[in-house]
Amino acid sequence: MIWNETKECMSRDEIAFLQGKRLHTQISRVYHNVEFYRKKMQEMGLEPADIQTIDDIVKLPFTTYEDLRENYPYGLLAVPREEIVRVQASSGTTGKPKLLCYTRHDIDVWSECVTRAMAMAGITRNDIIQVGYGYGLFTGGLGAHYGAENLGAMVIPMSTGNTKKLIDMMIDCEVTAIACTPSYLLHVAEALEQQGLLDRIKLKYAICGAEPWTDEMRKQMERRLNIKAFDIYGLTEIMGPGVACDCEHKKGLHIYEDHFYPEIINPDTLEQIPHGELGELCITTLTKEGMPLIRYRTRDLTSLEYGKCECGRTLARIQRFRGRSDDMLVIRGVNVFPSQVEHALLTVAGTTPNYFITVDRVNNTDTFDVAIEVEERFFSDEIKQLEKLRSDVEAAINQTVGIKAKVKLVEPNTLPHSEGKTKHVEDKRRLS
Ligand code: DLL
Repeated sequence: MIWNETKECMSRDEIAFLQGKRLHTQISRVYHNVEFYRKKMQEMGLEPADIQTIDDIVKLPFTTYEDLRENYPYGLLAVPREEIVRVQASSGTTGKPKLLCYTRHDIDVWSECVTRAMAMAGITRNDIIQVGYGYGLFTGGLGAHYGAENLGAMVIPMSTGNTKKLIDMMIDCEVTAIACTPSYLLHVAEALEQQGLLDRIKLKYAICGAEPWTDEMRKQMERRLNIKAFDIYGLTEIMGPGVACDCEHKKGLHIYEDHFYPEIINPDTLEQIPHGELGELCITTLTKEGMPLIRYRTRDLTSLEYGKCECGRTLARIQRFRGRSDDMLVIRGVNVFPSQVEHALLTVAGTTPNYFITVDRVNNTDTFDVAIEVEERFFSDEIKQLEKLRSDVEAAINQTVGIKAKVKLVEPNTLPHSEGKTKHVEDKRRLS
């Protein structure tokens, strides 16, 4: 079902016209209300009047996550603080998180986008949806929740962390749809199989995202659970889940171009790349009021396809994600920067900056192993001392990045060293 046919099926000319109009309004808003953007535009000799059509976007400056961190918490607000009804946050490389602020209208637009995604998957007001994304500062839980309510479906706000309860309620409440990370859903499938409960569920749809996953994972999940699974993309900075979602034809993720203008750029030259070629996705929020972002560099590597889809939508489609242009890892749906891990390790006395992170996927769950060289003396000490150091390091990592790592302490000069850039990470998952 197409939730908003007027906006999802416009001709390319209509889309471009609407985007140009919205971009002009957005640029006037940030120029007059956000010092950061006004200064950047003035340095480039730009005024709002210079931005009339969507093609003028190339004249505008980019925004990066460093800009968000440097302006934490309210530096990029485009409305008075009293207009903000919600904040969400995402972890940054080190230190302060990225804080995003939403007006009432921003929340409504977000809900509408998630509703469109759910409707695209075939979910209706008759469905019962379990939301298995985390509720809190992470956008997954509340984003999916508001979207499902806006659709008129019945929502069960499970959040994360209790698979037994999720399975019990899935059966008792006759749940027909679930929103959670793909790796978690496969974990749920496994638990259902092991307990012989597969024939007791009524599940029909899954809306999975927040981490990269493959077509093979989708097929496996569809076969094992006898459901249809859909891919949903988003990022906190732009809104949260619901920036784009795929339809039954699986030809890419339709991005809601009436609210988000996508560009693909070369991350080195920052120039736009021709349609269809691989580069970094960059998004401008066309309607966001609280904290609009202009040409935000997502660091996600992909390409865009234009042209009408068999589903009838004309919205551009984001193709398979090919990784990132920075070193961020998404582990069990959580964003992890190696520098955060390093920062955490070094808060524990006796550790050294020589560490190695290995990420893999075993039985559909991400593994997160950290080997770290510690001072020689620990190896001649009692084993209790070594064990305490290990658990201190695990606790420090958990506190900083928000997920548990399996830590192994090793003697000095055991890990690979190099004269140039030392490699600190190996991602063994085959996700692109
Ligand atoms: O992960 C928002 C979200 C929640 C999306 C629930 C979908 C479902 P962040 O924590 O800010 O926001 O992480 C955003 O996660 O830049 C991508 O690198 C990655 N990511 C998100 N969805 C997908 C996906 C949420 N479907 C970062 N496929 C993004 C691949 C994804 N990567």
